[in-house]
Amino acid sequence: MNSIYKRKVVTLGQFIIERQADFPYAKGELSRLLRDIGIAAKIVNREVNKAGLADILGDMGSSNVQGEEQKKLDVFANEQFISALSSGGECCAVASEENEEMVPISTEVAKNAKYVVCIDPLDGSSNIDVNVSIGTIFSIYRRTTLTGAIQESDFLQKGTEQVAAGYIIFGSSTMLVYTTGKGVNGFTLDPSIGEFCLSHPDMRIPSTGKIYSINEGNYVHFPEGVKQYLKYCQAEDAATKRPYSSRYIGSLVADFHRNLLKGGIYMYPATAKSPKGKLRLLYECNPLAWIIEQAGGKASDGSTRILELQPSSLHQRTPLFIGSTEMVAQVEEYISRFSHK
Ligand code: AHM
Ligand code: MG
Repeated sequence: MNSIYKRKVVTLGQFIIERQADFPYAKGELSRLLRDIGIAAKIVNREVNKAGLADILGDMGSSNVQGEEQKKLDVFANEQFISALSSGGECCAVASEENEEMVPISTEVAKNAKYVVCIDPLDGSSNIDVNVSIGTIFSIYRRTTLTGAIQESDFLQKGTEQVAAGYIIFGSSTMLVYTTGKGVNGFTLDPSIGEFCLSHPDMRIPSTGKIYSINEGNYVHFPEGVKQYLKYCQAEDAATKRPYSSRYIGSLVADFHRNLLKGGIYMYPATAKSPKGKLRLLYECNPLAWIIEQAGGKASDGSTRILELQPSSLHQRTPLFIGSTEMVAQVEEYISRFSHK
């Protein structure tokens, strides 16, 4: 028989159901939540793919030819994800990059829901209008208050408390990558059948790599340790295969995904302009930090493990150094060595 007939295609839905056994006390809510995110991802993917054709790239609030209000893609994505999370009854509130305050889900089914979701519905905003890869990042926690109205404190948990985290990359193909703490698995959307299919089982990041990703335009504002580490990356040394390559898309998910597959480091340090860094702890850094750790890598704010940071507000920022373990450890070492000079 031709080998093509022997190959088993595993869809995201099948995989989630099979893995439900990993959580013996779970009642399937987390699985349903992940499935809902997968469905919303397909709807957002449809719009992302026709972004150049449809009138959805205009400024929010302007009208298209039919007189309908136009929506920017990030606003559209936010609505899709919140709507998908509202309908299932497993999620009681969402914290989104697009909303200043948390969004409680007021439907009857969500009343007793035990999960909260943090989401960046469409990250890489500067790339949306110019046909460059963008992504969605999400993170799921158990709510900590067991009854009554949902509180902001339900979201302000350390990254170590995540129960699931993932991202969707809208690139040359669309992929959904997620972890529930038992490794990292990647699914590629097959547009012909409309299903995410397991394409990257048990993803592992190499312990070191040859790629560094940083916005070097901000060089003058970087801390001295980061400047020195960049000099190290650019210096010639055959034994460590330097100089490394610089690759920076400006879409965190895309830069992260490439480095996860090939080995490398992504850095967004504190700068004079953004003394706390630019990226958000709850829905950008924590989910990716957990994924990278589950894939054998490391994520740090320059000295502290990202997952150990105690959040104090929904949109809190943090510097981020994430990727291959040896590279992240080395930049930490440079930062510590030059921190008092
Ligand atoms: P956004 O949430 O406004 O899209 O900002 C996050 C993005 C990341 O995807 C990306 O890595 C970074 O900001 C790029 O920032 P910069 O243009 O300062 O290099
Ligand atoms: Mg973002």
